Amino acid sequence: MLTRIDHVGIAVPSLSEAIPHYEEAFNLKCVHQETNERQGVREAMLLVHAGETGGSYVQLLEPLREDTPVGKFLAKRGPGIHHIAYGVDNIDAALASLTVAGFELINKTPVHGTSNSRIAFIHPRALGGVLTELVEAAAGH
Ligand code: MC0
Repeated sequence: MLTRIDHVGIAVPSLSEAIPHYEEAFNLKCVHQETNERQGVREAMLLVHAGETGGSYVQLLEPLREDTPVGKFLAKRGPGIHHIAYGVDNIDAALASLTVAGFELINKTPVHGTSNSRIAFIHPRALGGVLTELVEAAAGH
């Protein structure tokens, strides 16, 4: 079902500080930035590896407001790993299979993710405290 680790999502208070920090530390390049109102974040994607089944990235997440998933996370736990995201070829099939297996989904159907990907979150309660995202990349990504 899983094709790659698509990204590791890291909660940060400030993208403008975190992007150059990561670029410098690992010689990475920020290849995309986007605001996702529904998810309450501004995000930056730093390419780690461009693989055959899609890229792998570090995703830096700055909350748009305090009352958002990343805003609440920062207030409670401080900066750090917020979620892990796995690539899938067919997110509808993956969600159907997880539903049959009884996993608690936050998104029962896919929603808009970075670069027009289709994404869905699985509740951290269902996976040992790890907020997990599935990503079906848009064609060409
Ligand atoms: C909260 N909890 C987490 C967590 N956030 N556990 C692990 N990892 C996280 N990131 C835990 C809390 O510690 C708490 O545990 C319980 O969940 C409830 O926390 P809460 O602060 O009351 O928060 P809720 O219940 O309002 O929401 C938690 C939930 C939410 C995971 C359902 O954050 C959510 O819907 N997340 C999915 C969307 C999201 O994260 N979007 C931002 C990234 P205890 O044990 O104290 O009960 S968007 C993104 O990444 C995009 C755009 C993309 O990739 O393209």
